[in-house]
Amino acid sequence: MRDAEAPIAPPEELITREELQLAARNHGMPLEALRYDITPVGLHYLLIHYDIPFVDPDTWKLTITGRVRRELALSLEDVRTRPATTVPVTMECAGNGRASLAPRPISQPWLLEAVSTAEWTGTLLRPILDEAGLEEDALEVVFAGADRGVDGGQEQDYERSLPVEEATRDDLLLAYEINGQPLPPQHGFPLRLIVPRWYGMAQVKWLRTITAVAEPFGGYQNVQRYRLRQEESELGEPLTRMAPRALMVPPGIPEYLSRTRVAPFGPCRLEGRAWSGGAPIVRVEVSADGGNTWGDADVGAPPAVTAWHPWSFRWEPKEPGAYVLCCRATDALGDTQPLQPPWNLGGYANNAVQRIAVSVIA
Ligand SMILES: Nc1nc2c(c(=O)[nH]1)N[C@H]1C(S)=C(S)[C@@H](COP(=O)(O)O)O[C@H]1N2
Ligand SMILES: [Mo]
Repeated sequence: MRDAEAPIAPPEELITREELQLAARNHGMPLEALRYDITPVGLHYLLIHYDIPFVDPDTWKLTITGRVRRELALSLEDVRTRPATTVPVTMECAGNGRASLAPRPISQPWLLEAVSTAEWTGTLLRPILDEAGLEEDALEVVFAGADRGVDGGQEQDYERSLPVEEATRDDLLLAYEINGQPLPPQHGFPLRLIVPRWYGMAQVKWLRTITAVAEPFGGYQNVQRYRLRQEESELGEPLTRMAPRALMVPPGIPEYLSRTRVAPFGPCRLEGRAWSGGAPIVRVEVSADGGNTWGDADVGAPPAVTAWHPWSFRWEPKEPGAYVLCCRATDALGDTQPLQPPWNLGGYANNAVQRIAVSVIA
């Protein structure tokens, strides 16, 4: 039996059957889909911890309760008749990059595909919280989903809290549509929370209740998971905003089984996306020698301040041969990406630069 509290794979262990089971349920966004400003729905990555709950939209209600002056219970119709907002949001799983860590934390084994951008339509959360009237002592707001499971030996609903300052930001959305279509079951039908700039774990799907609390919330997904720590005994820092990252569309064509890229000799336009939850992207650099020398890419405007920037770079390999392409983003706060993966127990926020081996052939 594996110790549930410290699930780190021994160095020689390959991906387990259970990790493969998670990976097959929770697919990533194929990196060639970085070409789209807005990720087509079926290509948007997925992360579902437990089972996708079956929700009957006719009996479903959203309850706003706890430290509020007026408890609310909204039907889907009530939510849909409120003023609607549409916003493109880049969402990334905090575990993106986890499978490249050594030793490997056992969980959803993401390489680099756990990011996408969708156009979410819904109604703003702030006016609903105002209507309910948060009490003076409200400290955090807890968002609970309709999905249930066991993690770390504890049976639980999937629930996550946000500090009141974040929950009352004016850009949090209760979304019932993705890219103009009703939310499909896997993305949180009938309603989910959207928290622009934060990692995915905050964006609770199948939302059922919103509870204002006066004490720090002790839920498993806030206290045991999604914290940066080296050891179980540490409390660690909670994960919040997405760290900067640039990703590249793998150039050329893939070799089916090895996944190696093959590109013809000649000038090559490299392209991709870059984002940061902290600030706009101000620089993207590209290296063709594994990160020794870098050149600046052209960075374009994002479809919205809450979405990724496009970038491109003209690469002219001097001769046929083997190359390792890398890209690196820097945001307006000066935060950038490390060459070596930053290790932590949960395998979170590994934003080490992407490396793609390309064979350039004459
Ligand atoms: N209720 C619920 N909400 C959830 C999750 C979940 O398992 N249950 N997974 C979270 C995580 S870790 C991520 S990364 C995002 C993924 O959203 P997506 O599947 O729509 O891409 O949903 C978040 N919201
Ligand atoms: Mo996630």
